[in-house]
Amino acid sequence: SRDSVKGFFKRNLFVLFTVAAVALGVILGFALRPHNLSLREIKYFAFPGELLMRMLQMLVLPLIVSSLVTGISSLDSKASGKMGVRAVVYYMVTTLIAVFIGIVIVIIIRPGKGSRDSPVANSGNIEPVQAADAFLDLIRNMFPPNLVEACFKQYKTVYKKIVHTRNVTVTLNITDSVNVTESNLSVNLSRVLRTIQETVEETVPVSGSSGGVNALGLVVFSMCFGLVIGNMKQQGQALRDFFDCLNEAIMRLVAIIIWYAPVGILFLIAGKIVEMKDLAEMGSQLGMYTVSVIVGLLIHGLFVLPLLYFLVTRRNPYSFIGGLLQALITALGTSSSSATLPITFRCLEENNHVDKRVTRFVLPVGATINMDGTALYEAVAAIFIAQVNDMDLNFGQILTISITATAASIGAAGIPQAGLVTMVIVLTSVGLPTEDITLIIAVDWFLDRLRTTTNVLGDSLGAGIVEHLSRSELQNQDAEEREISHKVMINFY
Ligand code: DAS
Repeated sequence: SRDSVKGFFKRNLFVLFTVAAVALGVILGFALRPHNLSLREIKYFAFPGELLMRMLQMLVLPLIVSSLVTGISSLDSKASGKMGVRAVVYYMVTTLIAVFIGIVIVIIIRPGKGSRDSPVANSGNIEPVQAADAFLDLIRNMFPPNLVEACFKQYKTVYKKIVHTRNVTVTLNITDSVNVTESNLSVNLSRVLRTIQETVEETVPVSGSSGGVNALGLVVFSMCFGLVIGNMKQQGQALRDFFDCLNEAIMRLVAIIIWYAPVGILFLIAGKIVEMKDLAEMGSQLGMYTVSVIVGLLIHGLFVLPLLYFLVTRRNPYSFIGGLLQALITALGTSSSSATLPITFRCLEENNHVDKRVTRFVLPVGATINMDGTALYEAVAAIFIAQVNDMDLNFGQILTISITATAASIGAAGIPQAGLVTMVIVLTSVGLPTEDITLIIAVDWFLDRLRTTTNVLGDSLGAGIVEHLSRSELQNQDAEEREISHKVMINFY
């Protein structure tokens, strides 16, 4: 039994380290709070955490590209097509379920009822975003014109105010029946139709770009590239080997960084706790809003997603989630699903033994477009803001919120508080005031961590589900590969 205890500790060493890091971080954070550190001191204190963020972000780019290219090129196109469809169906279904849960909860709890807790501080820097432009940006980002630029820039419509004159035709309605004779017809018409010029002020979309990796563009490119070199037979071998080797090397770097992760997480969490505002200052509306998002995320992450996993695979979802603990805690610490991606890979492959062909394919896509937690939060936040403004939403508007919240979650990058930015799309689509985003900013850092954890959980359970559904294709491929190597051996001798 001594051996089994030893074995348990060895297997779960990192998980134990990580859990201990969280606990220590919380204790250290609360112990330092009474000391009223300055913002500068907090920044120095949290430096080891910042380093972890930077290390993980450093690996994300080569990891996304190499894993997708090798993942897809190692599958035959039929298998990758089927796997892709399964993944996308899973992403869509779970995101819509998440939005639905959010809507039901915020309608039941009604966190925004009563008069406003606090007047909105008018922060004039929230841009007017049109839902249509945001949709187009999403599609534009799928096709980056410059791959190098896509590594650090995204396309984002910017707006410009212009004043111009335009012609307006004024028509007068003649209601008196006048005698129009053939001879005076042309005279009458010239009196009733007139063109005048008016001055208008218009905000027009002009091209622009913002910082941040265009992960969506890189994902689309890597998928197409992988598909093409996968079909190139012998000719594509050099490239396939290159990306395979790159992927292996990156994963080895991940294995090194993972040793540092608990230290980084400890300081990320402690730093945030020292910095956060006093929770007692939070108004009751904001408090109930926070509770609504948390309840929604818990229902989705701890019941709905596990149930779906169980129904499809007939395996215990909670032991699967146990294997993901380190990734979930990293998501909580970093509030970024892309920064967590390297750890998610490790957890799924090493602890849960999910087939690498599946993780390499679906994880980078999931981390980029599948964000259940973000979608749920966007729906709750939009309806909360409507409640605060005493605006009754009809069924059509709630449907619009569901659709735009889903789109906003797809468009949000896997970086901290990206969801807060794409929130503007949801609000404008139903005519809610975008400056009211300031109502929810105070608690966003906290909700961001929780929704990121839900996002990572959704991606990981998705990988498990897709693997289960794709097992026959994976087995066929294994059999084919065995046959090929068998033939090679025979030829060799
Ligand atoms: N924090 C983001 C993520 O990485 C998304 C968000 O802001 O909602 O998942």
